Amino acid sequence: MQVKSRRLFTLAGCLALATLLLVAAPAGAQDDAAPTPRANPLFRDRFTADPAPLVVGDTLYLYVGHDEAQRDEMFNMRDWRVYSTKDMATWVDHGPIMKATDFRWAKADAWASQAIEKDGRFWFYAAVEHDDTHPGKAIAVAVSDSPTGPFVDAKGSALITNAMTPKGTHSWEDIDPTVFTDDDGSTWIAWGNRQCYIARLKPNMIEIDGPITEITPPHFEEGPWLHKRGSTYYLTYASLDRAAHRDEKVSYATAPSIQGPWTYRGELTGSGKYSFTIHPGIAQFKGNWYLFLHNAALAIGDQHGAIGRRAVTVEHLQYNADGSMKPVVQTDEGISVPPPR
Ligand code: FUB
Repeated sequence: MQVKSRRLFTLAGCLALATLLLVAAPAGAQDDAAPTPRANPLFRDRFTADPAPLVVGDTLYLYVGHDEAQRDEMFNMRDWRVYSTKDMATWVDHGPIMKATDFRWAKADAWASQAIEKDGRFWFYAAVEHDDTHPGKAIAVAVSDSPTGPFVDAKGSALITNAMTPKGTHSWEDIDPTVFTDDDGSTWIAWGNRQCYIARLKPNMIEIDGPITEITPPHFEEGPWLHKRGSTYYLTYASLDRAAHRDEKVSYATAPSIQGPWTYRGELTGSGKYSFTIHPGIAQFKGNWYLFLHNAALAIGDQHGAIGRRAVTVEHLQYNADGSMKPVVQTDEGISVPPPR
């Protein structure tokens, strides 16, 4: 009797434990099941980060960093990859497009990037670690005749080095380029970590034209993204209120012109699941607006999400009548469910 009841207790305990484990398991545990199209994370066979969309005709290309951190390594990012979709449901993996060390003056760190089309060519801006001739992070520019590469160093040296922003207090200040072409054809680049800068690019796309201006909005941490809707310019970025939060969120500012003045509009999202970083990328595609982010909710085998093992996600982005952006919640369902009306 005693044995039987103990066995019953044990079975019940096992069931309860199994239920607990299922409920408590990180989101990556469901990864063996066939993913729902349009659900998050978008790519489940490797860790991806820092999404940067580019729309070309009927296709959306998504440039991403490739997280390969082992154990508790912080970041290990050696190359950038590109994916494409025509319907936001089926993605084509075009593989790696470049390594950080393809820039011969760089020694490591394929950090955040963005590609832009100009005059039929594709310009790829990215953060890397410069060699010891210009210590610290730097911004590189590469070019290709196709959005899927191959990309080659367009300049042979860094576009932006740490020495060009002397106000900065740390060596990774010059990261996370975002590029934007205004209605008059001028192209602008913004970037930064803790300080946010903007400068115009020369028509050749490989030189800065004029001054570098600091435009740091409240709680700016990194990952700026420039876009325009109607007559409003948006500067969306990873923000960190160090006194209040542990992990980055996304905040934004708006302006009547690319040259400002920028007005802080508050937070757009909360933090990415299990992730210190979040990194926004925005695009309008086939009539809808999308906000790409990343989190650390993916597990691949025994490798769980971490600061250096992230996964790219996407959500619907909507605007209020006054041009402000509606708050976005990062979800597992992603865009598999229609946006709230
Ligand atoms: O991926 C490396 C760095 O982490 C990026 O440059 C930042 O935006 C953050 O996502």
